[in-house]
Amino acid sequence: MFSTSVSRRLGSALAVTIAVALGATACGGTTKDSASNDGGSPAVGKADPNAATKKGLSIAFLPKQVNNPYFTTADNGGKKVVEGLGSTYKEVGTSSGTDTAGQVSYVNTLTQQQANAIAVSAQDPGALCTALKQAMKNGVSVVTYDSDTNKDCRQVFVSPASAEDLGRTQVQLLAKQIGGKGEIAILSAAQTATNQNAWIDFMKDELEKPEYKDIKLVKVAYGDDDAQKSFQQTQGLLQEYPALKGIISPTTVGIKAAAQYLAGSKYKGKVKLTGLGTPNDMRAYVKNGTVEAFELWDPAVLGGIAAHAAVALESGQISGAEGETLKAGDLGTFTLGKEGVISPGEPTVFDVKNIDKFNF
Ligand code: RAM
Repeated sequence: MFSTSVSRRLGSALAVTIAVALGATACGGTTKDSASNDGGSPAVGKADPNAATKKGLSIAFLPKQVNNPYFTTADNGGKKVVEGLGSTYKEVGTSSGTDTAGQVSYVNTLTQQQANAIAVSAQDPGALCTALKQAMKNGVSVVTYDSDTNKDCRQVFVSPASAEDLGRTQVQLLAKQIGGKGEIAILSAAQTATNQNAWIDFMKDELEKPEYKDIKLVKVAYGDDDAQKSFQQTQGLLQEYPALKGIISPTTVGIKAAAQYLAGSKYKGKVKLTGLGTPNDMRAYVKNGTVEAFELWDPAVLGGIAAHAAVALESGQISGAEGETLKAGDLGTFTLGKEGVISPGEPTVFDVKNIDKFNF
């Protein structure tokens, strides 16, 4: 259980700046060598941490949604690491955050193209499973980052921070902003999103505590990581619940759209909004008094660790078993937890005092 207080986080916010290589994405097309996976990554538990890092691999990133600034930053963090390790990077994906059929077809195509490894943020936990299992059977290493699939449909999951920490701290942030009292709502992404759903479960659990007895969660709405739908859902929440005191939006697309709605309404500064956003998206709303504080991790670090995990799996340095060590260069050294989950650390809380230190 995490007891770190939000105020302590505020004081200890770290400016982790990762130089992100922006630019055109390279195309893969590398042919798999016969020694790789099945030949590829080793059977779970059969890793050699001292194995040499393979070069010339083709590593593909498949985010939940392309053209989402959060994933642009995350995937560019992955690109930098992949290229720095002497392999080839490419990014493919759908522009909608709810196109699970599209994600499945990208996985199938990457398998046919004999990509060495796929790093994927799943729109839906179950929908990708068959395709990912097929990929692994064909020797493709599979890492999830940001949003997981089921544990037997990938080898490693790089979680942005612990799901419990993320869920509880968003409630703590909002409770403080509304003075511990009133109706609140959640504006999420897709109804199937593994990451948002895991965080929402911990939000609900946190709200069970006696200190939140005067706070009532009235609705969980879904904006599907679509700006227009998220804007309309925010408007709808205020119409349906005129006494609403606050909104938690655990999605960078949702929180930005909700801030945009609130900023242009009579609710600006009165209805509190927190959740997960990028400092660049939210800066204007923090400065104009629409939003007090929200949080996030550095997406480039998340993508970078996912890239290291993909290369380490292909190199046989890790297999996805609990207790193994992932050496992620400048990004640190991580121990794989239960079910192959890596959780890099705590999110950073952004407010008017520190937001200008961040550029992502
Ligand atoms: C959106 C996506 C992503 C989530 C962030 C916080 O960009 O839903 O999965 O991690 O928000």
